[in-house]
Amino acid sequence: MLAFITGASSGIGEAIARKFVEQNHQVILLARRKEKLLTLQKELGKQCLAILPCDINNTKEISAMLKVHGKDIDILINNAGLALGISNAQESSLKDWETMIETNILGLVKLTHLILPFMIEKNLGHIINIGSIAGTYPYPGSNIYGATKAFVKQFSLNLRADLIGKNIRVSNIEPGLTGGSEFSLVRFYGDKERAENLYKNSQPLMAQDIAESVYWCASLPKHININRIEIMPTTQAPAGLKVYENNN
Ligand code: 8X3
Repeated sequence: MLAFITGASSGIGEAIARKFVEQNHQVILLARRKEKLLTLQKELGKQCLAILPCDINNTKEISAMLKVHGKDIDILINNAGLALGISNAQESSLKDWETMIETNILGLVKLTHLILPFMIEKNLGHIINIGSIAGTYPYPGSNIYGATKAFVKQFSLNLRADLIGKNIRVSNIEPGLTGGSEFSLVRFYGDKERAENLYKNSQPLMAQDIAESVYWCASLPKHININRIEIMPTTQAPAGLKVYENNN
């Protein structure tokens, strides 16, 4: 199998790349940080067919790569995404909201639209989106981040609805609290202490756990489509509704 993985220079994306290579498959990796990608490519060896050091919205670079490899891509793993800030909506920055929408929604949508025709042509493929539990469960400060992941979930289900009868699978993997990635560091604008504190007294999921789920979905017989997988560590739960007692 050849998997095209976005957000591949660290965290979940990197873990997915390692898992596919370890299982003797090939990968193409996209991420903005060229140095990190180069190091990973070197480590992965020949099974890493190409790297794309660019933004997920760089349609020009992606189209050029697709001219060469598009028809050989079996799996698109839409992993690139981010959360910025954890403030209430009324205190959030509009710029942060736009950045999340541009990456988590627009980037994912554009890439899917570019790659889908190649899969249709051979009537074979698998699109695996990395969603989040935040796309289902609201929590304070999740506002736009959660909303983008709700989009990803519904987009995944709607894609599969359009692809009914075709051998093109669509899965949405929805992790909860996940360590071993830069997710929280980015969310807290580089505040290392705050990011580390989040995982201090808990055992979160790790990037490798998510990579296992992704690989499991991809390696099932072709007639089986996993629509969604919602995963939480035992340290996290959908803990019910909260009533704020002093609303005067
Ligand atoms: C990230 C998971 O629990 O921080 O997608 O919202 S959580």
